[in-house]
Amino acid sequence: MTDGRQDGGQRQYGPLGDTLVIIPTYNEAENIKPVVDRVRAGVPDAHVLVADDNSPDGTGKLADELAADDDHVHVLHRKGKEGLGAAYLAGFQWGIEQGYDVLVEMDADGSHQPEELPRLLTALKGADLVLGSRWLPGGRVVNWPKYREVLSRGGSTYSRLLLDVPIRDVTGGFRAFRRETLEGLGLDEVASQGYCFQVDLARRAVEAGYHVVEVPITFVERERGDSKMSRDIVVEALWRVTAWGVGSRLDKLRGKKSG
Ligand SMILES: Nc1nc2c(ncn2[C@@H]2O[C@H](COP(=O)(O)OP(=O)(O)OP(=O)(O)O)[C@@H](O)[C@H]2O)c(=O)[nH]1
Ligand SMILES: [Mg+2]
Repeated sequence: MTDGRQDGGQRQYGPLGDTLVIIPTYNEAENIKPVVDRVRAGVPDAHVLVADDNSPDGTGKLADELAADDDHVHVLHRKGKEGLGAAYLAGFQWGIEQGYDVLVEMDADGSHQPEELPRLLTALKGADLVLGSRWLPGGRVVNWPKYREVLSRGGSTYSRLLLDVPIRDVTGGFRAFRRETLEGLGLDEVASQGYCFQVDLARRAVEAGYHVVEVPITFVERERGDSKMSRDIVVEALWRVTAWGVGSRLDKLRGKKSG
């Protein structure tokens, strides 16, 4: 579905305002400068926040150097590796406190192309949340081994069916939120860390009735640095998604019985 509209598109949206692109990093020394440069070129008005978990390879220091030369670049230094979810939650909080109106999630490794950001932001003019999607017509992945594609498509399909969310790419991490949307998701209760952090935010947005729109993106496999994907991340996603799905089905059944 290209458009997860909940409301027939009747709602009026205000202008987008100030944008913050949040890039979580753990050992991305080879990638950080190229990606920040590409964001600055692709969306020159936007600010960038690098949320670094004290990367042993010195990514945080490199980010500080970029910030020293450019008042649109900021760095959030975190004490140690706590996972993607925690880094984003801290980045969102920082951005909301600083008064940004739009908060964007983007990986550091070049998989999400900054040149596609204007398309996501244009779509956000008529939406509460925009998801970059690999699995819509027009979306694609470049240089991914087959097993990654199977895992990702399978994870999205499993989540979509179990959680009843009309979203093709529910694990993706290239997204643009209006601040009000983030404020309505109950972020204080989010405990998920890896891919399921993305599933968690998407399902919360759908459940809260937000207008979620997917736009096709070209996702490019990282060329430099190491993946942080692990078996633990996949296992976490599987058990949390299953628990959410079973929990909400039981709630519905209980609701039917008592009503
Ligand atoms: N701050 C922070 N960033 C993280 C952590 N884990 C991953 N990241 C960042 O989150 C983004 C996505 O991580 P990746 O390792 O690329 O994960 P992936 O895209 O699933 O895996 P690949 O496809 O193999 O690249 C990258 O920018 C990472 O540096 C973490 O614990 N803390
Ligand atoms: Mg990656």
